[in-house]
Amino acid sequence: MWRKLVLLLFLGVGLAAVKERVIDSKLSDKEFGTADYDHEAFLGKETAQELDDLAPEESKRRLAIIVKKVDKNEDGSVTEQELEDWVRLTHNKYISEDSDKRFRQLVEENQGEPLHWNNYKKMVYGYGENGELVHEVDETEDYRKMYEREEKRWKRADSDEDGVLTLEEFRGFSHPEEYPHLHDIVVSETMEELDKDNDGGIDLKEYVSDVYHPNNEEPEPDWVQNEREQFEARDVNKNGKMDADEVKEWILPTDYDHAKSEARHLVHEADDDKDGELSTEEILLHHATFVGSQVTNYGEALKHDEF
Ligand SMILES: [Ca+2]
Ligand SMILES: [Ca+2]
Ligand SMILES: [Ca+2]
Ligand SMILES: [Ca+2]
Repeated sequence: MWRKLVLLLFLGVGLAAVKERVIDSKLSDKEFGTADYDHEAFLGKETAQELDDLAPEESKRRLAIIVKKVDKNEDGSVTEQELEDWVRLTHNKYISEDSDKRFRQLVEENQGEPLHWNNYKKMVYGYGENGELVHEVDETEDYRKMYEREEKRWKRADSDEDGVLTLEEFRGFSHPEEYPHLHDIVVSETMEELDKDNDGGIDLKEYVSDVYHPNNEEPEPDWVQNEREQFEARDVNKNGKMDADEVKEWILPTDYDHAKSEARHLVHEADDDKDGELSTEEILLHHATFVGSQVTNYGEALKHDEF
């Protein structure tokens, strides 16, 4: 069991880290700007799939029920703020479902006992209380690094410092990027990976070598030049190094809020009378924007067939 978990960790964390540093908490894995993206942002992945398979009348009936929940103050009209809160709630639910599932698996494996770091490191990494190996593992340098990183992260997520992660603390451990009070750990993990000379900053060479490993026979590809320019822009105070604040703005950009812009987009799509809010009627009239159904999917399929 613990072997499988470690493997998952390597695949999940390792690959993502190499390919893309920006932690872009998109609201759906579907392509941005498509109806599928909107449906998942508004409903969550599971409900979106469920409603996709329903006949249009049933899908609309369910939508009306959902609208009642979105309309927090029950005045019969959905504001941009109410939509934004709803989309955020949907997103948070999706994120926590994922880590809650993993938490339950770990607790079960731990015979139902509270999840202490000592239990976790044994189950997932095969290390006993004093760091001795209790399972046979291929203890590579990456393995050690991963272990040390998780130990630090565990301590940061453990708000009451009792060594045990509660479900809520474990959510932060699994997705620190979703919790502003844990953003510093996300930044320091990235710093540690990139700051090869340990001088507390990321210089151009360190930045580029994260994504490009030159092969002497080939000329440098154009996209690498692009990365160099990106570095210049990200080194806001122009001292030739990215410090923690600059790294934070890079990997956890504050200038774009997915939930806010999704809410604005949905209002724009359906606000027929242009009063800046969505009545239940407007939402139901534009049901295809909010939920899929057999018919909307049929329509999508037709559109694709034309090309
Ligand atoms: Ca309202
Ligand atoms: Ca705790
Ligand atoms: Ca450095
Ligand atoms: Ca309106």
